[in-house]
Amino acid sequence: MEIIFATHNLHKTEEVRSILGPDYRIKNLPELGCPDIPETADTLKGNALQKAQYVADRYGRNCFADDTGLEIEALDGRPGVYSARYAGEGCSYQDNVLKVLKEMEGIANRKACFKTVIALILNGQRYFFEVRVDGIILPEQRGVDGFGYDPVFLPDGYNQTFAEMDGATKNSISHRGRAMRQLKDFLLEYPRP
Ligand code: ITT
Repeated sequence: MEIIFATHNLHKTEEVRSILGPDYRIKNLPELGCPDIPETADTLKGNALQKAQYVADRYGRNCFADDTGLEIEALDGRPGVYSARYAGEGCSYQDNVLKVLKEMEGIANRKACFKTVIALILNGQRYFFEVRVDGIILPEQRGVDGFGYDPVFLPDGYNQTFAEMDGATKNSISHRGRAMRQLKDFLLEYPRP
């Protein structure tokens, strides 16, 4: 089955390909020739739907989109839906991580969570899959794998950050990994023509 993943993020594309396996041909937005899609909603669900709906409307294709945010309790849920550009327009992953580390200096409550919402549009119908993973923000970065905020996020019950884990281990417990497995189970149950 071929399905569009409405993302420009190559790290996310790689994770999703590895989770769904070879039975699914995943095409991302650069491969579709689709320009950047505006994300103007103020919720993860709203942004995920905005990306998926854009592809469904313009290209008439079955597709899904994932919107993910890191919510830090002591920062009132920031960066949250603004996780991508937390340190400003055009910022790097490293800029965002350094901003979070600075804001968290001297703060004892380190609780945080990653939330992923996937919006799937299949034959014109909308479906949503949501997962949250709890953990803490470390005072310094650890590990070089993964992307985004992975080097500072230590998931509860583990002693490696997402950036210290290999990809398969991260996918087995992460927000995106679990949400994508829900999507995969759904597709497996979905009646084929
Ligand atoms: P698309 O909208 O094109 O899919 P994006 O990078 O903007 O790509 P999101 O809006 O979903 O993706 O994610 C917002 C930011 O959250 C992202 O830029 C990363 O900094 C961070 N992020 C997302 N998933 C992550 C993960 O698994 N580990 C660490 N950080 C992540």
